[in-house]
Amino acid sequence: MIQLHYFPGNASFAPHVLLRELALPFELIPVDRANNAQKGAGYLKLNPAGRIPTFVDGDLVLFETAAICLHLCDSQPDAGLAPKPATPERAHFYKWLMFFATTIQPDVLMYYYPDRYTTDPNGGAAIKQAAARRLMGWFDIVEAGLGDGPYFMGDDYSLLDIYLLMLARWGRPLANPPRDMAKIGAIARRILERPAVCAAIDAEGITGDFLT
Ligand SMILES: N[C@@H](CCC(=O)N[C@@H](CS)C(=O)NCC(=O)O)C(=O)O
Repeated sequence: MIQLHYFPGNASFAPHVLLRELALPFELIPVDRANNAQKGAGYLKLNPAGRIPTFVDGDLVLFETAAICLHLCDSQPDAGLAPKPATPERAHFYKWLMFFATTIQPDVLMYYYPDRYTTDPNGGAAIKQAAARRLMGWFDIVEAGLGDGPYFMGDDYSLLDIYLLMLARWGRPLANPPRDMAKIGAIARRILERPAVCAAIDAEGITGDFLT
């Protein structure tokens, strides 16, 4: 059975929701972050980057959230959670997924773990502040790139909606949080009503408003 190594609200959230949307049998394996288990020898054998999530399906062991999500979408093409390959829609889908994973996510890490990005013991605050400013700019770009919905890709619900919801949660402490942007906020609230999303939130033990 598929195993997903997760921590509540971490990057494991997107593949977790996807597994539920695809109705695949899976087991959630909690990572003991309090004891830094993601940097322990056993975990590093699966995921040498020491990050969450890790996906295991028999001999297939994957790290990197976007890769795990793409693999899941591709394994169930009839579910339609990604546009058909070699179409303009798929090209835009790749563009936004890569923007999320390689532009927004690194700045999220810089925002939450600024001390990792400097050797100056007093440098963290400035790094966090600059990351916050960049993040608000990136979310502005996403907001400006969205059409009339109801979903990220227009009429079709996709992985991008799930990923955006996760990013919107991570962006909740920002001065201009994504939940307050008209289009991002509307998509996030719509996605929060989906049974698979509610079930993932419950299973991860996340309480309170997901976006505040
Ligand atoms: N690029 C990685 C980043 C994953 C990541 O940063 N995960 C965070 C949680 S959201 C993590 O593992 N933090 C714990 C740590 O870095 O020790 C991915 O998308 O899978």
